[in-house]
Amino acid sequence: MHIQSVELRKIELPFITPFETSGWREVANHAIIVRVQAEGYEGWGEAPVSSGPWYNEETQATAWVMACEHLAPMLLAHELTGPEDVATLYAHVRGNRMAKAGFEFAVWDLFGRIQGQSLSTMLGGTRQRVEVGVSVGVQPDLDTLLQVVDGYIQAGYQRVKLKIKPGWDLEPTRLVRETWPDLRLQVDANSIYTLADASHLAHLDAYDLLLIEQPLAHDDIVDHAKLQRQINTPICLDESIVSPEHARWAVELRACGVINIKPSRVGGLHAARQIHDLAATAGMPVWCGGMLETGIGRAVNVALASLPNFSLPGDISASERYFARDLVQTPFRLNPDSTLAVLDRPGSGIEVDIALLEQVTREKVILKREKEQSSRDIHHRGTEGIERGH
Ligand code: OSB
Ligand code: MG
Repeated sequence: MHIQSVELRKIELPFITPFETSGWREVANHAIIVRVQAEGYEGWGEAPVSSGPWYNEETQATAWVMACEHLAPMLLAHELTGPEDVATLYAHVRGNRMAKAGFEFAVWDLFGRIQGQSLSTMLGGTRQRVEVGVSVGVQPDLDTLLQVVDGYIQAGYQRVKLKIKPGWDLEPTRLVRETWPDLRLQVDANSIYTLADASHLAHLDAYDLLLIEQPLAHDDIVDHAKLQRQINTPICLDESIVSPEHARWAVELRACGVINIKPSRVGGLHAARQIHDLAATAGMPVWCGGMLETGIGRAVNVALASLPNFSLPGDISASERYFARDLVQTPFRLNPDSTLAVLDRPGSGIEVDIALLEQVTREKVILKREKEQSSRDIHHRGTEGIERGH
């Protein structure tokens, strides 16, 4: 099969409340939305990059260049026999995994819609609902933190993750643990500490945490292995695991007890499933992380989390936790048992809210396959009616 056209959009969809980590603040989703068409069907994907290179090296601007100049033309020029071919096609493009993942997700969705199979079924999912939690950003003060956590618990979330940083770690964690002794609680440092903080981090052992996520450098595995020997709480790697090889290295070095799998971080669902399988073999639990995605990316995370070794709740919250209005016709809703339903419609199962998508699109490009070459039409928002063709 040949993809006939690729539509790319830079979007800006504001969050209900800004999201603050140990090192940066997000006020809106700045993803790139990918739409592919073939055989009268379409597929959608989200590359959940942000405005700056704070989580990883990618930004909306770098992913846009990669997508327009390399990834879309490569996809249009090659015959595909299935979604697995995308990983092979992009294997010799270094890095830029979120940009690649946006295309890979769209192709999985496309094949699912053509074959009438849900993404969960295609991936080997075994659940109809997935357990989820909520990730709570750094708050201005402890009172606000308690209010925010209480709000999420009232909404039905049974697992909470606190973002921590120096000066906002032991005290918030202690307070939340004291207030809710039975809550499933974990923390995420987004790479702010060093090995010199080991004895400080060991104080977190007192709070019965499920895990401590990515305490050390974004590209480190070795020091995490050293740290894990000095603390009892399982370390969970996020940023450091960008491929199945990195997962294998972390397992072999005993750098962590748990892996957070974000399919976008590792270049797509093919790599995500390999990490899932490798961790299952090693007896290491995994869970599905999030990148504050719109419903388009959320559907992919939910489908992935339906695989059997996803044994801890995911950072896959309901649409209303992020957006006043999500980009999909049916927003994701939290069930009273702190789960989200796995969609069992063809492909990712979502229907895009095109009217809203148009409103939040900042730039749009359509690349078409025309025999052996592709052409592009560019539409810049704010210059209505102007179309440039190359
Ligand atoms: O480190 O897990 C992270 C959001 C953006 C970037 C990195 C992270 C996060 C989250 C939020 O923790 C997860 C979500 O609700 O999507
Ligand atoms: Mg994280």
